This record gives sequence, C-alpha cells and structure tokens, in this order.
Amino acid sequence: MKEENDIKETRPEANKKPSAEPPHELLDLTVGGVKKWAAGVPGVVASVKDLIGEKTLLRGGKALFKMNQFDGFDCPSCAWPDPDDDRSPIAEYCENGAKALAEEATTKKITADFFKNNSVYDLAKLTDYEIGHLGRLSEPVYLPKGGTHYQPISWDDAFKKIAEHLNGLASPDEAIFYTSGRTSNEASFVYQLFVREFGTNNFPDCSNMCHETSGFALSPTIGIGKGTVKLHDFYDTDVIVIIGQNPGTNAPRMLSALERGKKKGAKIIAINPLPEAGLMGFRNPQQLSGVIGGGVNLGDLYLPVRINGDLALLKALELLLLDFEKKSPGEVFDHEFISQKTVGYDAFIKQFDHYRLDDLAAASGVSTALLYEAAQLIAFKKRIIFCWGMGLTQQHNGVDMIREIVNILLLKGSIGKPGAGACPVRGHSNVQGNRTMLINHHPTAEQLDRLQQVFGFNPPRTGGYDVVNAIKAMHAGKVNVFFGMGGNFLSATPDTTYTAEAMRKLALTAFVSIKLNRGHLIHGKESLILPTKSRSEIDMVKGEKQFVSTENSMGVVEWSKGMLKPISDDLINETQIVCRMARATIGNRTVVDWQRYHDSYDAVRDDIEKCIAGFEDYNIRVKQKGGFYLPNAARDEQRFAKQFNGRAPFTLTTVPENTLAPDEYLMATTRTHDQFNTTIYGLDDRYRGIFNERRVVMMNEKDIAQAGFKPGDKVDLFNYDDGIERVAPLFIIVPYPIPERNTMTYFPETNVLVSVNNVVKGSNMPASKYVKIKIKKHDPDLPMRKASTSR
Ligand SMILES: Nc1nc2c(c(=O)[nH]1)N[C@H]1C(S)=C(S)[C@@H](COP(=O)(O)OP(=O)(O)OC[C@H]3O[C@@H](n4cnc5c(=O)[nH]c(N)nc54)[C@H](O)[C@@H]3O)O[C@H]1N2
Ligand SMILES: Nc1nc2c(c(=O)[nH]1)N[C@H]1C(S)=C(S)[C@@H](COP(=O)(O)OP(=O)(O)OC[C@H]3O[C@@H](n4cnc5c(=O)[nH]c(N)nc54)[C@H](O)[C@@H]3O)O[C@H]1N2
Ligand SMILES: [Mo]
Repeated sequence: MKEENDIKETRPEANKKPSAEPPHELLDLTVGGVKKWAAGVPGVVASVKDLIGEKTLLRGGKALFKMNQFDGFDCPSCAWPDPDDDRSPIAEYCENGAKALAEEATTKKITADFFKNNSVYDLAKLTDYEIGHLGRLSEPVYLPKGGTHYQPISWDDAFKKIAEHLNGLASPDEAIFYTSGRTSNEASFVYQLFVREFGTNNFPDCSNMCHETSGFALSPTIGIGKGTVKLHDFYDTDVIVIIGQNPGTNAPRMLSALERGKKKGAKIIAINPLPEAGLMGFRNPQQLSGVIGGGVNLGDLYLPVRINGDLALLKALELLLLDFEKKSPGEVFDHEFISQKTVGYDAFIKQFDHYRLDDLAAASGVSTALLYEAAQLIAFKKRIIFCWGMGLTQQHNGVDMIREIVNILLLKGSIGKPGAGACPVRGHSNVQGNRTMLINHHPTAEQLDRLQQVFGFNPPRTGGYDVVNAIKAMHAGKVNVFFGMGGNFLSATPDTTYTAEAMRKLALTAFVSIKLNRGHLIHGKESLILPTKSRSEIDMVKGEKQFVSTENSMGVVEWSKGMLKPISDDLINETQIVCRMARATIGNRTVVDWQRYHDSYDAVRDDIEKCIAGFEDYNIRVKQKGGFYLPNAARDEQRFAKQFNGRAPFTLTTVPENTLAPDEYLMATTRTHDQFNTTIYGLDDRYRGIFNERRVVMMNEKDIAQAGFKPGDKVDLFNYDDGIERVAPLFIIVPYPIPERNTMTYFPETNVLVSVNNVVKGSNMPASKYVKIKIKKHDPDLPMRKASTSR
C-alpha cells in the first residue's frame, strides 16, 4: 500500500515541514514504585495544584463546585454518569476532571499577534505539552496558500472561504466532517443536518477509535450498541468484572461506584496486563475517611492477562463455568433465561468439546489456578456486571472479545435486570450523544427516512468514511476538504507519517477548537482555526443564557450550563458556527431555517425530538433534576436483537494465534494519568510511578535481561507491518510488572508505529493495543525531530 517515499518523511530532508510528531527528546525520567491506591489526598492536592499552576484558581475554583451539579455543567472529561439522586454537596468531580477544567478555564490566550510572531514550522517544534499550555484560542485565523504564519480573518470571511471550497468540489463526498466527543447534542444535530443536506455521510468521529467495536459487537447480539446498566446497578450487585479498562485514571468517579458496590458485598475481578492502581484500591476524596487514610481494597482478584489474551481467558472462564454447571446442574446457568431469551445455546456449548483448559490458560497467560478462582467467584452468583474499555476495543479481535462477554452474561441470565449487565465505559463526555444525534458514517435507512420526512430534503444514502477510510481517501487524493469539529485528528489517529501526508494533500483544512494542538499545524494548502466556547463558559444568545445537553455512558441526557465569562468576545459557540457555515454554503438552496437554530437551542431540541426516538418532551424533561434516561429495550425489557425476534444469539468465536518472531514484542498504547487523549496536562504517570518522561517503554524484567538490555537503556522502537519500516526513536526502558513479551507505551508518541491497516475486524478501528514491535539499542545517527532550540 505504501510507496518507498512514504517513509522518507521521518528523514532529515523532510524536516522542513512542520513536525507531525512531538520532538524526539528525553526529559529527566525518575521511577518510583507502582501504586496500589488511587485518588485520596494526593489526588485532590494534584487537582488543586493544577488549577493554581494555570493561574486560574479563582476562575477554575469557582467553576469546580458547579461541575456535575444538578444546575451546573457537565464535566468536560470522561462520560461516567453523575449519581441520579444524591450528588456530593462538596463536589462531584475527580482529580482528572479538575485538570480538564483547568485546561479550558485558563486565563492565558493566544491572539493573532502570537501567530504573527510564530510560524507554523516553529510552533510544531514545541512539545504537545507546551503547545497545549500556550492558552486558549481567542480569534479566528487563516493560513493562506504557501503561507508560513496563521493570520487574522473575520468570521464572515472564514465562512466564505469554507463555502467557496465546499461549493467548488466535484462531489460533496470530497469533503470530510470529523467530530470529537465533546460536541453537545444540539451542535451535533445541526452539524449532521448541514452535512447531510450538503450531501455526504462522511462522518469520521472519535468513536471510530474508541467504542465503535462495542457498538459493532453489541447491536447484533443484544439489539442496542450501548451498555445496559445504570449507575445504581453498581450499588447492588454480586460481581463486577473490569477488563481492559483503567478507571483510576480514565473514569475516576467510577471508583466511588465500585466502593459503594464493594461495601454491599460485591466482588471485583480485574483483568489487565498491568496491575493498575485504581483496580487495586481506592481512597475516596469526597469522604472524610478517604481523605484521612482508610480507603477500600477494591480488587478481590487480579488476572494478569497477556495483551490480546482476553479471548482465551473468557473462553477458559466459560469452560470452567460449564464444569461447575455439570456438577451442580441448574445452579450456574440460568436455563429459563437461556431458553426464553437466547438462541444458539447448543452449538455454543458443543464447541467446548474442542477446548482444553491448559491450552486456553497458556494462551491467556493466566494460571489455571487464578482462572479457577475467577470462575468460582462468578459461578454461583446471579448479578454480574462486565465493564470494559480500550484494552478490548482496540484489539484486532475486539468484536469477538465483547461478544464473548455477552455470551457469559447470557449463560448467567445476567443482563436486563438490576445489578447486572454490560457496561462499555465510554470515553469523551458526549461521545455517546454524538452518535445518538446521528453523527454516524453508516446511518440506518430509518434514520435517514425520518430526516427526510421532517425536513423534506433527500439525505445521501451511501455510507461515508470512518476514520481509517477517511485517512486512506485523503491519502489517495479523493478528498479536498477536512472540517474538524474539535479533537486532534492528526495525533489521535494511527500511522502519523502517513496521516500527515494525507492531511497535507488537502486543499482546505478547517478546525473548530478551544486550544491549539499539533493537528492544526499539519494543514492543507489553506487552513482555518476557528475558536469556540468551552462547555464551562456562559453562552449568551440574543441576551438569553443558553444551555446544551449531553448523554453520558449510561444513556442519561442532562443539561449543561456554562458559568464562566468567555475568554474572548470573539468566540462563537459550535451550534452557531454550524448555522453560519450552512447559511454561507447552502443558504440559497437550503430547506432548513438556520436562523431559528442560530437564535435558540430550544428550537434545535424541538426538532431533535421530531427525528430521534426517546426525546419526547425534550425541552421539558431535560430541565428536570438529573435529566432523563433514553429508552433501552435490552436493559428495561430484556428485548434483544430484532433479527432474532427479540432474543440474543450466542456467538461462536475463535481464539487467535498470536505468533511473534523471536525478537518481536506486542505493544499496547495507553494513557498516562496526566493526559486527556492528545492533551498533555503534565509529564507524570503518578500511579504507575513514572515521572517526568513520556518516551518510555514498559517491559518485563526477564525480557529486558534476555534481550541484553538494562533498565534505563535508550532504545528505538520499530514496526514492520505492510513491509515497510516505521520508527519511533529514543525511548527509555522501564522495568514493569507486565507479562513477558508484552510492552506498554503512551500515545500519541507511538502512533507513528501503528499501521493504518492494523485494524479491528468488523469495526475498522485502529488496533492500537495490538502492535508488533522490535526494540533496538538507540542509534544516535537516526534522523530525529529535534525540539525547539529557543526553549
Ligand atoms: N484523565 C483522562 N480521562 C479519560 C481519557 C484520558 O485520556 N484521560 N480519555 C477518555 C477516553 S476518550 C476514553 S476512550 C477512555 C479510555 O479509558 P481506558 O479504556 O481506561 O483507556 P486506556 O488508558 O487506553 O487503556 C485501558 C487499559 O487497557 C489495558 N490493556 C491494554 N492491553 C490490554 C489487553 O490486551 N487486555 C486487557 N484486558 N487490557 C489491556 C491497559 O493496561 C489499560 O489499563 O477514558 C476517557 N477518560
Ligand atoms: N495509539 C492510540 N491512539 C488513540 C487511542 C489509544 O488508546 N491509543 N485512543 C483513541 C480514542 S479512545 C479517542 S476518543 C481518540 C481521541 O481523538 P480526539 O477526540 O480527536 O482527540 P482529543 O485529544 O480528545 O482532542 C483534543 C482537542 O479537542 C479540542 N477541544 C477540547 N474541547 C473542545 C470543545 O469543547 N470544542 C471544540 N471544538 N474543541 C475542543 C482541544 O483543542 C484539544 O486540542 O484518540 C484515539 N487514539
Ligand atoms: Mo475514546
């Protein structure tokens, strides 16, 4: 697929282009012990310190106490739900929510003058941490063809440029409209409406790198691509399994729910190649006992699965459960549920004639003794919740893994009843809402019919590009315009060198954003950066304070009202950006009253209600305390897949053969405790005991010795997928309790190693947690991206 010169970009002659990667330079690593506790005093101290560090203590501090409150705004960090009833009067937030708020509440800002003094090339020499800490974007800027510096542009002229480019395309499918997961329901709805009226379904979105795998796995089995539990289910359950997810860092408020469940007797099983702090113990910062010590031991059982060993592990559990069932018929499996609510049970059970526990245990990397303990914890319990995250969704066979989880839930009848079910833990705070609002490259015919009935235009019927296909289409020259509603497409996506080439081929890139990021520096021939309001800021429209709404990980739609003064008077909210772009582009042929939406979000919500099921009386119910739940037939009625008359099928999967060459390792890319995706809050990964360095590769001690390395050695990482060499130079080896032949690194630094063709079967997501790498002693002659010298 790639040509020889595709890889040349990391060679010296290419250094004249702005760097698509953070500088290849090391800081000053220190290594402490792996932590066994999450949150507690250091968590709270770290969050307050962060706000002070951003000189925003007053601004941010005031806002913190409104975050996730009934009349406040939705935390911009993760999608974990807020309690339906009793929200902490002190604060319903966590350390990482506070960091996310500090990021956007900063009083620092970037003006057009700043861009005049700093070329795009020079800005790209900064680290991602430095770029993120330059401050908030405060006015629209434009990079002309051949230009080296972004320069000021009026909003009207910016929309005119976009309109010119879009209207000049040979086909609407030559434009791509990306969405990150912070965009509100209201802005998402008008966005997809404009893009569909313009004429394309090219909606790559961050779900295509996140939980697309979950949706793809769940829809055909349980009939809905979303989870089936409510927060309350965690408070009264028997077993919670957390597989491939790191709640202590990425959904810290989940720990309070685990703590509550645990106190009522729930057992927690953690399945992860790393003994993550949040899976082991928790000190609740919102309760006095958590602040002064105490704390709860969370994990009852930790299974150190090998990277990608999960399918074998889940099958081993099923095999053991079957054994228990044979010994105590009817006590382990829920036969009434199986016969009434499922199909395919006999074929499913039959497959186990061919599996041996020892083989499955060996493939999973977990001992038969530990597997037996896990099966025993589950076997005689009725209420089981499975939670999962990127550790599964970003595996090449992630769809199978999630369907295997569904198989277990079906065997146990543990779905669609209190204290039980499937819980994909979503990422971005409104990523689930974006999808519900039809930001989707493959909408269903019914969804499009509905749009047509309500609005009268004929929406495009052919599917559009997802993230991976968008990159390939841009690279192949089939696309000319990229519009990004938030996010950092370049740094979040795989195969950085290839993706950068793809972006550089475009005629126009336009990015709506609150902060500058590297993605804005790898641009098309012309480029626009359009600054918008953050969720915590007041949104006045025609003298009236507006609110938006979002949907959390458990399908609750709730309002969100900003309360901080916007950082600049020249910011336009996302809904109005879309309305003005629509008017500029299709104003003379549109059937939609964009001015109405521009002037009132109530009007947007009224029309959402007409188009999308579950939003009846939207404007009334969204104002109720705690919002409202969207319907979920799997959860509420045990009604599953339509094509099986409401039953759920068991799925037959196969255990993959994972062969590695003698000098190969599997690499999973993950987040530190100090980042939100590509936004780097700080340089520490406190719970993992790794400080002041991101270019590290975590390795098993035995592997380090066997390869002739020592802890602290400098190495280069290579990937050879598609027959080409990808290199990520200059990493430091950190010995870590991780299974042999497995390694862990941080993204976005190692995205350069992930082939655009290394995808999850079915969902077409990048398999960023299944990357084959080689590790070689650092070669000082390797061409490298140097950091800015002015620092
Ligand atoms: N503070 C903060 N919060 C966030 C984010 C953030 O970056 N920072 N990001 C948000 C977003 S968009 C998302 S999607 C979520 C992501 O939240 P998570 O799903 O927790 O994402 P990751 O940190 O990528 O990795 C999850 C875990 O997978 C494990 N893992 C890796 N490979 C395997 C494997 O083969 N098997 C198993 N069982 N486990 C494996 C890793 O050790 C890690 O503990 O968090 C959201 N919340
Ligand atoms: N190797 C590897 N790659 C991964 C992952 C991984 O685990 N490993 N995880 C993947 C996952 S799960 C995800 S979700 C993607 C994330 O992909 P994205 O969502 O594209 O990336 P983010 O880093 O979350 O986007 C951050 C940017 O969004 C902008 N922003 C923040 N708030 C707002 C707002 O309110 N409005 C607007 N318009 N802009 C805003 C800021 O300017 C910031 O620079 O990355 C994926 N990439
Ligand atoms: Mo995500």
